[in-house]
Amino acid sequence: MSKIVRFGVSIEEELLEGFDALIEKKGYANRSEALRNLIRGMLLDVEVREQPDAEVVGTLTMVYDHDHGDLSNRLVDLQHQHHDRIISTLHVHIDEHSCLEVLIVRGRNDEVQQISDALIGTRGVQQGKLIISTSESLAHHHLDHGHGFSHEHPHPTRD
Ligand code: NI
Repeated sequence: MSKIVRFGVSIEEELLEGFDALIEKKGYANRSEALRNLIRGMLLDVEVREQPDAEVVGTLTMVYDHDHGDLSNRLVDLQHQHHDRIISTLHVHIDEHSCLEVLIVRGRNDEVQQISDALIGTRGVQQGKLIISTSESLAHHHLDHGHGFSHEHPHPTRD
């Protein structure tokens, strides 16, 4: 366990109120716990981005209008081109026009990012976001902390 250091933070009152409200909503024990989690997430984010050859796993979430030209076909074609990186898909018909799609992606960091950029950048895709994580062993190896970045909640326990 590394040494714990205390430090002071100057912050606008309103910003802190917003933070406290968020912490309560998310169920953090205190500000320190929430701040540690935020910092770990930011460090991992940068670390993952800086390693193009890292093995990553993630989700790509997209919202699009399937009536938009041949968008549905183009997205399916793109996904089939990368069938070895897209390991699962979930499609939800939000309403008569809109579709929500969640893809589980796995592979080299740079390849996953490229596939994600291509899909999100396809004309007609309204929203898209990629969230990636490395395996816990890699995260633990590079940064000394007690809990995996990929888990923002306690591990479920089996009785
Ligand atoms: Ni649909």
